[in-house]
Amino acid sequence: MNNDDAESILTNEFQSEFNCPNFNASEEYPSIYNTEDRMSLYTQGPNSIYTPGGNLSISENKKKSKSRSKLIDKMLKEEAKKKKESEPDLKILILGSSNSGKSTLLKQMRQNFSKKYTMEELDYFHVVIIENVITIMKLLVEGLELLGLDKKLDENYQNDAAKIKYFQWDKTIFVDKEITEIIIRLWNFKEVKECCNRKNELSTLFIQDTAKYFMDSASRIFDPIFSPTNQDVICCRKPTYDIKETRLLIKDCGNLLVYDVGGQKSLRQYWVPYFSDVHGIIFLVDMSSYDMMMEEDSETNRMMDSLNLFESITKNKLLEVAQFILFLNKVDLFEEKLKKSKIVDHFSDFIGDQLSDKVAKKYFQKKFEERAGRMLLSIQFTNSTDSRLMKKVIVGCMIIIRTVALKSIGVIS
Ligand SMILES: Nc1nc2c(ncn2[C@@H]2O[C@H](COP(=O)(O)OP(=O)(O)O)[C@@H](O)[C@H]2O)c(=O)[nH]1
Ligand SMILES: [Mg+2]
Repeated sequence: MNNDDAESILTNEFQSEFNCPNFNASEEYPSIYNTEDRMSLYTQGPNSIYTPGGNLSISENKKKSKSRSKLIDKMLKEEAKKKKESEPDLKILILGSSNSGKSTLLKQMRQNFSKKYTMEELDYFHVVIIENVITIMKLLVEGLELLGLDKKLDENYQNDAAKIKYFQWDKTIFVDKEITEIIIRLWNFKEVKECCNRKNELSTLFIQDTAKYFMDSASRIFDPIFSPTNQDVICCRKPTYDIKETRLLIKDCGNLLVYDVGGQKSLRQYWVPYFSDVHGIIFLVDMSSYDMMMEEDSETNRMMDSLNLFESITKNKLLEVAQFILFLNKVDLFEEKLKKSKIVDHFSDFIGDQLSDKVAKKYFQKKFEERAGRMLLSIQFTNSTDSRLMKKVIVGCMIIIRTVALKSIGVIS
């Protein structure tokens, strides 16, 4: 803020304090160029000066301008203090492909280090969760047909499945009772559960990773007194299309400004303006995506896309001073997947026993290290839905980013 800004704030404050209208020389106050006023200036003698509100002697005027300048100084100091308080100690960007867990990491930061969700936020998540449950069941019904599991089922199933298939949700939390009962009933069919377990084979449907969690919770979610828990919020899925900014205060790490971005290919161009003055980048990878194609580009393997994106981001000149942390995320799903889907079918240079998840983890870790255009500050294997684990991981990562940032400006050696 410069002196002009301070002046204008001051003027506005004075105006509101005295309830006076904006100064308009021609209407409310006599103009200095008005003949009558010019005359009064002369008649009041050399020690008087014109002011719209009255006449003051030079000494009185000096006093007034001194106190005015004191007030401006005070305001400038207060503004500088406010600015300092609002300036983050660390600016962090969360990057990665779509569905890698970026927004989930931000939710973990928020839940662990900031205030509770407001009623409005809980209402928003309530709608997202209902939407998730309905979408999952619609996709499972479609999946059953693709896997041929529906043929085994009786007329009761067929009637319920048809109703869900053609159900149009009006985007409110008040879902028709008949529909909620059908969803709960359908989930009780062992074939529907089998379909959910085999969602790997239905990669074109993109059934969300937390499908089982929400289906198991359907009756709780459709209860009229339902209110989302923190874990419900962590598990729900709503793709990000814009850039979200969140402020957090973490003990021993200071004020954080964290940006969460949309990871789809078409949205990556919007990341660049946020690259300046970044202290740390947390890059997330969906480890379980090694056998999946991208939602927005059905010819590209998701893990391959993550590797290419990681390489280009770590080599980006605008991010030269930023510190990189790599989260090899969704390890829970990765470990499950290793039992049924061969890495070598998608990455021909993989050798070793993939049933040993250590070997498989090491293989992908090395691939990312080879692609990194710089040294990485840390590599973590994470499950972003695990709140206890994430709290520790987040604090640890922020402390090392902060330490490096302080070292780089010579505050610590
Ligand atoms: N099982 C499991 N699910 C995860 C993990 N991380 C994120 N998810 C889920 O994956 C989905 C997509 O995550 P999201 O954070 O929206 O991904 P983004 O597109 O990168 O922001 C959500 O339903 C999350 O609950 C994880 O480590 N394990
Ligand atoms: Mg997101």
